[in-house]
Amino acid sequence: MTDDCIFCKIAAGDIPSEKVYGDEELYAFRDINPGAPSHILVIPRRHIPSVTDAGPEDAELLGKMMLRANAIAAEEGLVDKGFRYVLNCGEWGGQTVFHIHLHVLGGRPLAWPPG
Ligand code: DGP
Repeated sequence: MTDDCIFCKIAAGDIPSEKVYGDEELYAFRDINPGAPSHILVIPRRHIPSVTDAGPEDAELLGKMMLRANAIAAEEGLVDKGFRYVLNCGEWGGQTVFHIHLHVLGGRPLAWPPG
């Protein structure tokens, strides 16, 4: 837990969120500013600022994030039509919260390339 991290506080329950999933290692919640009908963020409870800060010791945790996102996408009914995972990295990548979060976006056709 990092005191000044909003997503650490959300995972700890200190800031309210619309929970989608939680276990010892992971937490998932609906984005406050959804970009699609389904927009969920999957985060590790442990504070890692960006995926570029992850090391070999984080490989299993990152894999669990992906598999949990797959389960959430299925629960949201996104798999048949297709959907998108997004990991924004750093300033030019559009990252605004520096605690790893995997966006799960779906429920409408999504344009490519992104802006
Ligand atoms: P990114 O730009 O990739 O760093 O995405 C950060 C996302 O986090 C953005 O889509 C809005 C979302 N967000 C920021 N603050 C909060 C919050 O307090 N609650 C929730 N549910 N989402 C938040």
